[in-house]
Amino acid sequence: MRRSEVECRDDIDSFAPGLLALVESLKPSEEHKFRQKQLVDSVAKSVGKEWPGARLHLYGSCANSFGTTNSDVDVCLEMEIGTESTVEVLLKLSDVLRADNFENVEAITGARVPIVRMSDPRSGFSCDICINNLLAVANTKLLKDYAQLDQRLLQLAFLVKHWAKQRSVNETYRGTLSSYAYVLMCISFLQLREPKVLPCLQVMEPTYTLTTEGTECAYFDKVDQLQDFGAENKDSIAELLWGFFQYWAYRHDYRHDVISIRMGKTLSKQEKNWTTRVGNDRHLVCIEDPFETGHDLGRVVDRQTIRILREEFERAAAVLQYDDNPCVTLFEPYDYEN
Ligand code: 3AT
Ligand code: MG
Repeated sequence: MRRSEVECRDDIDSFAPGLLALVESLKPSEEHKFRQKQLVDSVAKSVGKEWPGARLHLYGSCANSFGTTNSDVDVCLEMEIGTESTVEVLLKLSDVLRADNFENVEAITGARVPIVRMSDPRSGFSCDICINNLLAVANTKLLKDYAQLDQRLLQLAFLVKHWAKQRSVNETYRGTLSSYAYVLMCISFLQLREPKVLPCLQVMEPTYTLTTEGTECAYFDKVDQLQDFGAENKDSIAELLWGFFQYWAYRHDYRHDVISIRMGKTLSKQEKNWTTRVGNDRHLVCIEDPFETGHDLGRVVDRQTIRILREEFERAAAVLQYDDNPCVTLFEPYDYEN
């Protein structure tokens, strides 16, 4: 039997309670949420003094339900910036925040999405602030709506994000994948599962539309009408976690396929024109952004880190298949560079 056809162990479901207990321990407490809100309020106050018309949106995991106790706070300011460039506004914002006693304030202007990063001594959180990046606000809402469809998505994503942080494969600046990419991988996996756990909201009649920077973000967002969608699938979280790693270790076709939650199926690299390296974009692991469809979230992965990622997926699949105590072994801290 090829490894791609392996069946999961008979006692896999016996690990579900341990995994669910871990999920509970990763959820942010009420106190944590309160401190997050305090941080957001103090940012709003600082920004309001200089830019009274600015609207503040939360995005990322503090707003998409996928936040854990380790998550940062992501804030998007929606504002008219006139003739100034985004970078000029970010530099001015850095000065405003420093004057209001935020710490480690740093404008990161060379990134694809320029941000100000800082930490707040009062709440202890770090915070990224971007300007007019409404695509991130839209993809945050999409992820949040998916999360309301089946609780197994949240559980799976919490476990995968925790695993990725523990195993040091959640660092885009080192060539591994972002939390956002891992959540898309979880959604795609649950859309591909038989019977399906999740539908594909972007192929349904749109009930939500936001157009920004020439990109239309449209999908069916009346998720309360789809509550029974995944009911036919009875897989436990343990079986799904095993299936997720099995898929990324042995079943995903890295050479030819692109995962796409927009279409709810895999696409070919050929049709996306992601077959050759352009600049630093190597397209070794292809994860299509649901709205910015020309954007491959796997583009940060290089020849070395794809090997590390695949070895980690294989290790995780093997731990869930054979280890006596997978709920612990799977998440053992490790850094491939040390
Ligand atoms: P953590 O819980 O903080 O690890 P997160 O979901 O907040 O996870 P990030 O902090 O990596 O994830 O990213 C914050 C948000 O920024 C998530 C998504 O709305 C947006 N985002 C991140 N990376 C990308 C990307 N490459 N393309 C488009 N949007 C992105
Ligand atoms: Mg975040």
